[in-house]
Amino acid sequence: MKLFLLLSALGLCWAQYAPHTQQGRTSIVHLFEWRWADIAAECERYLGPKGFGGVQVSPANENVVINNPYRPWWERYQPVSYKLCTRSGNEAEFKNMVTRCNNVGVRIYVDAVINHMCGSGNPAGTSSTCGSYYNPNNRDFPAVPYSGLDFNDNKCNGEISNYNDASQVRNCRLSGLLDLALEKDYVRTKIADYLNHLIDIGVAGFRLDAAKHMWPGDIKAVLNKLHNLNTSWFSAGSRPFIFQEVIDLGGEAIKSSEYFGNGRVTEFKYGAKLGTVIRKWNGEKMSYLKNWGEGWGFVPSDRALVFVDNHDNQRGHGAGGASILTFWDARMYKMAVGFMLAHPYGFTRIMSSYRWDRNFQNGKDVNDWIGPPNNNGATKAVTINADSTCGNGWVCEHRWRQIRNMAAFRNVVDGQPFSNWWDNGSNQVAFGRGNRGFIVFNNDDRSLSTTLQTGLPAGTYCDVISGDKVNGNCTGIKIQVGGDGKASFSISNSAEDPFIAIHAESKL
Ligand code: QV4
Ligand code: CA
Repeated sequence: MKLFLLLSALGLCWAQYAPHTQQGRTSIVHLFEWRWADIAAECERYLGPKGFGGVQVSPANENVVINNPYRPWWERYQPVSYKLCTRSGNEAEFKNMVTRCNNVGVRIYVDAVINHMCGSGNPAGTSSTCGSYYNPNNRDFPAVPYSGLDFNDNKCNGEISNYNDASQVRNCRLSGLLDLALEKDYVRTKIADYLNHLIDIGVAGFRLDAAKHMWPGDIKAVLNKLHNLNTSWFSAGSRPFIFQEVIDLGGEAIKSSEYFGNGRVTEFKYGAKLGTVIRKWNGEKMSYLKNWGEGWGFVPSDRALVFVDNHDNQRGHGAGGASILTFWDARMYKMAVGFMLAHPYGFTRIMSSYRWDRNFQNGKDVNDWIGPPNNNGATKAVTINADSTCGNGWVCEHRWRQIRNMAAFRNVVDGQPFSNWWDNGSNQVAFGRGNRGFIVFNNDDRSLSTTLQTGLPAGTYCDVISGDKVNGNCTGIKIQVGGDGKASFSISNSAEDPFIAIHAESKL
């Protein structure tokens, strides 16, 4: 009995780092700004069948409706209440999505905006996604309710101006967003009630927005109030998966390690550095990726949530800078996402975006505010074309063959060690994952032609980047692995996708 108690206690104490994805599913997709009905359909027709582990959805709570600029994507980061009604759908549609996704083994993680309410500059009124009244001027949010007593004005009556002052970063207003007093049990309870409502519906965990702007102890106090996950889909005693948005590129007062006790943290150095390496800026080379992960100063792998780009830095918000690769840089982007999904470091999140009409002036996209494809403000449905791509302005990176197949690669090699690293001292590299997978990149300005130890059993393998294994044949490149585990690879530097990936399930 004692052993059981110890094991269950251990299970409890590290569970908030575990995403609770079904066995064999190792990545989540951020379906940014998608409608709940479209996410439900995508779970059943694509994410479930293709082995994706879950979906990060946009904030589910009521937010301000901003008309100037017209319905910016970021209005959803200005809460008005914790009612489940947004541009993505209402409570019934949210419940339907969670049930249908869970039923096909795809988890739902909600982007929880709990550091603040709306911007101080908004006019009072009912311009909100559920029609609730709010008055930022006197901190009145009757639909929660919150009053002036529930905000940090008495600690700091201004905006964050000095990121070297930890108290400012937590107690002042981020971009004018009214800062909640999370040391108050009343506020902690209102937030916990909202998150518990979502947990009881069946969500598996949360992205904690602007976690850097909350005291770690206050977050812990909220998390301690949370229910265990819904036993309709999760084992008894499962704790919500927590990943905290903490931008720590170094050089500031706040360190992401302060938040390890609450759950995982977003590792923003990952995408910034990988983009620099793949772009070959500042003398960076892929051969330097041999010690990728903690060797590059990142947080421990079991505390990291990693991504190539996110909804902020793909449009110049937040952190990462010019090196961030996005779907706009498709060829390099596929290499970066492929590398991320093949490498064992961190828990991986794939970005899925919409196109917008970028307009660079003096190096800045003045259209960075543009919201999702819409008809007079109503978000457009996600349409699926005959070739399985998406229409209506949705990019669906997660449906790109190279990315979809690398998500499957990660599932196949799960638990296998990083092995058989090779590089040419420049930008031609390769590595394996035990005896289950192997990947080769050519990012040099000359062709690659070499024989490598793959660690794989002898056989004929389909390259999952240039094609698929269909009806016992390869629609793309075939790779022969000999009895000694060696295989010859040739990759032109002008190839559509200058990388090759093979794994145990792409073997004929
Ligand atoms: C403006 C002025 C303020 C003024 C205020 C008055 O700039 O000086 O006090 O009006 O109301 C939007 C506008 C911003 C405006 C603000 C309203 O862009 O100009 O302030 O609304 O207060 C997103 C966008 C922001 C947007 C915000 C709220 O990125 O541009 O602000 O939503 O709509 C840091 C943080 C990190 C954060 C990142 C962007 O450490 O946590 O900045 N990332 C998360 C989310 C991000 C979101 C927020 C946090 C806020 O990923 O999407 O910001 O919830 O690095
Ligand atoms: Ca705060």
